[in-house]
Amino acid sequence: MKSRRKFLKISALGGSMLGSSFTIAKAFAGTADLQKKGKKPVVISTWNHGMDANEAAWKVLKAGGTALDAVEAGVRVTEADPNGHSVGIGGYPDRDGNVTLDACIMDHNSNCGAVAFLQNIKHPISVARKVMEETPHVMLVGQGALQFAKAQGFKEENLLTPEAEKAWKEWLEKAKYQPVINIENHDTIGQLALDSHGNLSGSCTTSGAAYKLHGRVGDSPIIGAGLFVDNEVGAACATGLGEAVVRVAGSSMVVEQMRNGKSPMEACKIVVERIVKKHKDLTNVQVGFLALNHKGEYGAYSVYPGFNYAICEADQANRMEDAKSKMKKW
Ligand code: SD4
Repeated sequence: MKSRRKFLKISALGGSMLGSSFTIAKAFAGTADLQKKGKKPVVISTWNHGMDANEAAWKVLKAGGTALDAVEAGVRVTEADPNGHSVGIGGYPDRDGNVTLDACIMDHNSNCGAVAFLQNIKHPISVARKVMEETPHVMLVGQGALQFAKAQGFKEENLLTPEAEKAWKEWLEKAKYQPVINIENHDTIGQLALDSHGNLSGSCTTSGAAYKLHGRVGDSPIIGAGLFVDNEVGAACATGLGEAVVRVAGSSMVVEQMRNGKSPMEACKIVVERIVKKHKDLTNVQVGFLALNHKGEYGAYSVYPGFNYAICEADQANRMEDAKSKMKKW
């Protein structure tokens, strides 16, 4: 069921991937100078929706822009897509029918900002950046985050699309209001970029687990769990069951493994293995990590098969790759 869903998603993407690759290939024309300087602009993102997010981020990187601007521009594309049910508008609601969003962003100077349990604002990633840049704080939540967003000029809008509302009502009938771990909704976008100046940044944004308890916050807006960046070492982000990621301080641990000399893929694998060890019952405990080091090398690893990610770098077309996994089948 799971692999079939992923397969269908990948197949359905075939046509649009062609379009994305074409545009990206055209974009490479401007990257020769960046490469000559010995830098390697690269951007990687979780899941298939990472293709379009990479394309937007690449436009910024190609023009010599910052990784920070790239990772904000990139995931805004995913947030604005009403057909994605795990990020921004169109996200599946909590069990009471509220779409509540979590996001965070971190730059090469270890500046960071986050919002959690934010409602009615389409671009939580941009609010997170404002928290980082306009306040002395790192995280704002709920009504406070909304109040801040409105004061910054963000407009309130209804994020519950008719399609998501229909799915929620069907769920209510079936699940009888019992919160469940929804393995079909682990499609958060995390994006990591290295710019032509040699600086790293990352972003992460999600509507979280579908039909969660009202007020539940996962790993995605928590710096160190859903995302972590250390410019001297590398960056990492997480997707999957947030509770499992938080339990091992996931993304910061991936970065620490890279600090200790592990490759991005090895670093992700070690932290995945830690999650596997800490859960006696691994049913539905899917987590994937994605990592990028300061040299522009990247890698990923997940608990179960099915996790994939999009890569865009100067010498190759925007493309998808499957992560290796600890368990060989679900
Ligand atoms: C969370 N990690 O809220 C998120 C869910 C998700 O890909 O979809 N991750 O737990």
